[in-house]
Parts: sequence; C-alpha cells; structure tokens
Amino acid sequence: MASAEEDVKKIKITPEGDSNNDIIKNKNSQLIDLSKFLMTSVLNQLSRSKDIFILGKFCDQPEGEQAIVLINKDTITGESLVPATFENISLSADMGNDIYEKYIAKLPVQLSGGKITVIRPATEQHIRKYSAQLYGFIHETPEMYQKITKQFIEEKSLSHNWVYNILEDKSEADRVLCRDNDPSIGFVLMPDLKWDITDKTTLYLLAIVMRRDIKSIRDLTKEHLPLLKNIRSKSLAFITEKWGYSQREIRSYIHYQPSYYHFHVHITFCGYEAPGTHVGKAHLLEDVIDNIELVSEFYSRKTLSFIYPTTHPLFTALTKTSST
Ligand code: G7M
Repeated sequence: MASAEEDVKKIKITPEGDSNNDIIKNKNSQLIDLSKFLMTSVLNQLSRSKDIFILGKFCDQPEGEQAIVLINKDTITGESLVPATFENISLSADMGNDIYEKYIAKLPVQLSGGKITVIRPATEQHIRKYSAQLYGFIHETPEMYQKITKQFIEEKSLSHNWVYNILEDKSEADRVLCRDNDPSIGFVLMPDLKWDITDKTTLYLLAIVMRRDIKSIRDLTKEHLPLLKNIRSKSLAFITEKWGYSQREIRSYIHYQPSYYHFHVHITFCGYEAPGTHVGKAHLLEDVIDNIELVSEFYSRKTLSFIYPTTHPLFTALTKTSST
C-alpha cells in the first residue's frame, strides 16, 4: 500500500482555470477532481503566508479515510505585472483620508494563481501537523533525548518514505536539481514541497543526504563534517550558477525537532522569511559545522531547546519528566 507521503500531490492552479469545478492537472498530467473533495473542517489558516489547510475526504476514498487539501495563494511578483494588468483590476471604494486612498480590488486571473497540495490518506499525525496549535518551550537534555525522544522517533514519527522515493529516483525525479550519489557524503538537492520554482525571491531548497543513519543534529559528530561541507559547497555552487545568488544571500539551516528524521538541510534565500526559520527551530548550518569542529559530540552532549506544539505526544512525554 502506498504511504501517505507518497500520496502528497502538488498542483499548480493555472490562472486560466475556473478554479471552482475544473479538473486540475499537475505537471505529470495526473488528474485530481477537486469537485469530489468534501470539506469537513478548516484545520488552520495563515493570513501572512496566505495558506489554508482543509480537512475532508474525496468521494472515492474508502470509508474512514481522510484527506487534507492545502491552498496557498501565489505572491504577486514584478514579472507578473504588465501594462494591461492595471486595466483589468476592478475597484470599489473602501476608505479615503487626505493622501491615502484604499479600494477593494478584484484581481485579474494573472494575479490570482496559487498552489494546492493534497495529502491522502491523511493520518492523525498529518492532521495534527496542519492544525492550529499552541506552542511551548522544551529544554531537552541528552538524557531526555536518550530516554524519550529516541523512542518516539523509532515508534511514532512521520513516515519518511517520500524521502526514500526521492533518493531511489522513484518520485520527483524531474525536480532533482543535482545529485551526488556518494554513500557517505552524497545528497540530493531539490525544491522543497513549498516552493514552486518560479519565483527566485522565495527560493526554498532541500539537501537530502543519501545515508540513512543520521536522524537529526543529535547524531552529528566530526565524522559528518565532510558531508556537511559537501552540502555547503555543492549546493552553493549550483545556486550561484542557476540563480546568481552569492554565499551571503543564502541561509542554510537544520530543524530541531524536524518533522522527518532523515537528515536534510533547508536552503532558502535570505530575503525570504520562510516558515520554520525562527529561533527554537532552525540551527544555521554554519554554526552546526563550527560547533562540531569545536567539540565532536557537541550535539549529543548539549541540552537543546525547541518550540513544539503542546498537544503533540512528544511534548507531553517530555514535559512529564521535567518541570520545564
Ligand atoms: O521540519 P523538517 O526539517 O522535517 O522539514 C521537512 C521539509 O520537507 C519541509 O520543509 C517540507 O515542506 C518538505 N517536504 C515534505 N514532504 C512530504 C515533501 C515531499 O514530498 N517532497 C519535497 N520536495 N519536500 C517535502
């Protein structure tokens, strides 16, 4: 049976499309009929990133199965503006005050594109991940990691089959940007699911390592420096060549806790505040390299602090054993 992650499908909404009832095609011409999606509830909506996460099910899904549909509206880029754009915006008055005028605008189709990501079947873990949450701080000592987190990772973390499919060339093969197959220092560089590849100011890549024995920064030691440095140099060379960004314009970081415990590095454009770049989640690759160079077991010996959803079982387990 296909895993949930294998069934993550991302669809570009074409501006010409009548987004209500159209059958929307994705890049590989696979079809999904959104009119067959029955909404149950809105899990979360994020006004800043213009995302909405909807729970429901497709008519053709078996009884008891659920699906999540994520709708994300495109940001408007300079390139999408042409002289005719302004003729095609219709306005109604909102407010006015000396030099300030505000209108309610109906935007033309060229400016109303977006993306839809479908997860089916969606597990309880996916539903929790995409639901509105309260967050709290955890100070995870090495002992807490050994006794609690490690067991959680082995037994209850999200499946990372989607990662293995990428590494084995079974999915997203056409999206891979560069590949180094070395079993020890190799990795695949590709766009993150959240990036549509068209707007370089929202550049968001993932470097996913070939080896399968590193779950998170907790496992890193001096032995992994060649791997981390290989990711740093090869991904930068590729980004500079393809998008013209210099080292100073690129932010590379690792999540702790990650959602998927197969080691990967997030790479984004510095001018873009990508989700997950905040304190309590992102560890800069440069700092990670430096810390391991100073002390090989830095990350296995350190108390690591992170912000985590308070309803998550890992949060509950970790807070039971500590007063923090
Ligand atoms: O928090 P963590 O470091 O585990 O982040 C994992 C990243 O993987 C997120 O930024 C996701 O958007 C990205 N991602 C998740 N899935 C299921 C996929 C996928 O199927 N393909 C790609 N390219 N990225 C994914």
